[in-house]
Amino acid sequence: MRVPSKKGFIWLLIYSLIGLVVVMLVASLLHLKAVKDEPDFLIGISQPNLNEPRQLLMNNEIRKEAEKHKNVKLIFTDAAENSEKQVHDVQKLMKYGIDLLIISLNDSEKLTPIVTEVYKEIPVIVLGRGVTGYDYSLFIGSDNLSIGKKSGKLAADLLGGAPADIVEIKGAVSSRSVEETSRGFRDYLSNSPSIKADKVIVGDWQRDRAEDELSRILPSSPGVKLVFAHSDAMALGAYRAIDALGLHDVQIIGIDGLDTLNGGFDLVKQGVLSGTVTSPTGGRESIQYALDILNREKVIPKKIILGSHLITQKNAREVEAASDPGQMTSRMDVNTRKTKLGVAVVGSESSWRAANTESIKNAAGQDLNIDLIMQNAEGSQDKQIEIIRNFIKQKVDVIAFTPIVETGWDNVLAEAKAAGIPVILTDRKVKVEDDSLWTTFIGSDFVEEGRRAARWVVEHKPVAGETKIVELQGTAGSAPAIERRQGFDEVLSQNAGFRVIASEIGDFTTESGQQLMSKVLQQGTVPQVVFAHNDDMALGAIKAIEQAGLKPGKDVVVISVDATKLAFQAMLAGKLNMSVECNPLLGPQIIKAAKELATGKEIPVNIITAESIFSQETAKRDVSTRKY
Ligand code: GYE
Repeated sequence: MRVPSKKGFIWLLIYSLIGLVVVMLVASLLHLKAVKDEPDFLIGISQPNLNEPRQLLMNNEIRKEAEKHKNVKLIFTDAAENSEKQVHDVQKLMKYGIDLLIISLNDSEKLTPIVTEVYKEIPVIVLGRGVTGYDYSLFIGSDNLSIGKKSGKLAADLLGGAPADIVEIKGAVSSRSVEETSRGFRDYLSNSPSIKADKVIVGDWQRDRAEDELSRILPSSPGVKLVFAHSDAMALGAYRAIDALGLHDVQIIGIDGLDTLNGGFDLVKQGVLSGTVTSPTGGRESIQYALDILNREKVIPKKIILGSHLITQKNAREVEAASDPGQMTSRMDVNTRKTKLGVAVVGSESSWRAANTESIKNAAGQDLNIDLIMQNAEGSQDKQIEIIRNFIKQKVDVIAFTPIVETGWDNVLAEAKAAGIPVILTDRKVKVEDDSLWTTFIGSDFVEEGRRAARWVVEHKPVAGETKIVELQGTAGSAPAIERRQGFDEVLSQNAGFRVIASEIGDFTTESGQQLMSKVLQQGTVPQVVFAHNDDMALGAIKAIEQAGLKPGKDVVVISVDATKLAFQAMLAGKLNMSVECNPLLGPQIIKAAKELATGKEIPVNIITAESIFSQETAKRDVSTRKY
């Protein structure tokens, strides 16, 4: 082979260098294009004020989470406790062209209209204090009723049954979250007749106002032995008032439990507070879900309710150690071995159940880190308890189950807790003495489903006179049956001209719907409306109506809940008039939660799915896209 001349070698080198420069240029242009293609998101954060430690920490958590994403830009506003100003802040943010709004409301009622307006144009995440209605993308907050109950338990434990007066320092005069907290507190204390909580003052979430108000009433209230403040900032104000008055036998408890200087966690460790109940700000989660929404990823829940825990002088140190990343010994490294998930399926009563079970199987099957053990209780609570006990024996990492009814689970869930196995409630809740027996609930807001059914009936009143309604209830004692009935009755009671003439108990099966409806019709009563707690019972009722020679959907309006394919087919046939959506496709969220729990990560206590309603008109449009 000829060796190239010196001149030829130089030309070869020049061509190679040119080629290298061209390749590098193309690569950097592609990279720039890729980065350019990754959309920049501008997120507006509207705060009610920035003098509450909670709001400051919320902003810090938002910043810290957002910093992980180069394409996220933030704009913060501070309404200085003024609702009108917060409305203007939001309007200003919209003028800046934000892609998503995160808002913590100064006043739910006053801010709901602007949130509804903005939600028509861009996604909205409401943080903390809720809006009225459902005009938002996602609500992230705490369960105020549960926090109130935990505070009541803390107060009763600290007072040890001795007769005592309590002063309650509320955050605001009229706010739904404040009233829920206070109701939970008083519900719990109703078991302690020696404790009186008649004295209530309002601190407007501010330390100084709480201090001033308490200083005003304490000198004339010698029986006060404990102060319960709805925030740790106000609890610190209470401490300053008590200290200035030289009182030494008054204990103070708060809410928030923020691990910041003079935050509740710190004040408990210092001995200033006797205890507090944590109420996470949701700042970190708001950015995580904001990006899911903006990137149009997976199913976005409608509500995320974050867990709350008691912090006392007894457990503060161990809680601190457990939350220290250096100390955190995750229960397992999810990447080294599979998460063993035990699922106790409630039964096979409906097409909804079949879709729900399939969703869990599919989600587990698509995840290499999940080892699924699924067993079917076929509608028996005893069988379900037996299956759960077997999972405990098999030392699964996580248990997930749909409690067929709300009660009767205390013992078996206590056994799971004693075995250190977290429990996920899927689509139905339980009623137990100790809510720490289960870790999270993933499912729907059944009360709202019942309200939606009733609102539709009110809006489509079939006759001018009194509208007679027959209700076909789901399984007796089950959360969906109890809560759908509750929501339905709540809305009907606000509207004249409607009467439930019969409310029969079924079991979510087609057979029970048909039997119950036949029984009502054989008694000679023809209602104008039938409200069935699920599609399967509605389809049974439709059969009974036809057997009686009547036209379902015309002579008798039929509505239900679930919005399964069968319901869509019945609506297209004109036999079913409307179905309220209840999404069974919970598999992905259940698997995600199980894996996070297996690593010891804290996850929201409630994850509520987003839902709507489907009528005969929208059924035609949406039937082809239905996934269940
Ligand atoms: O509505 C019904 C199923 O628990 C939400 O149970 C679920 C209910 C659903 O059998 O179809």
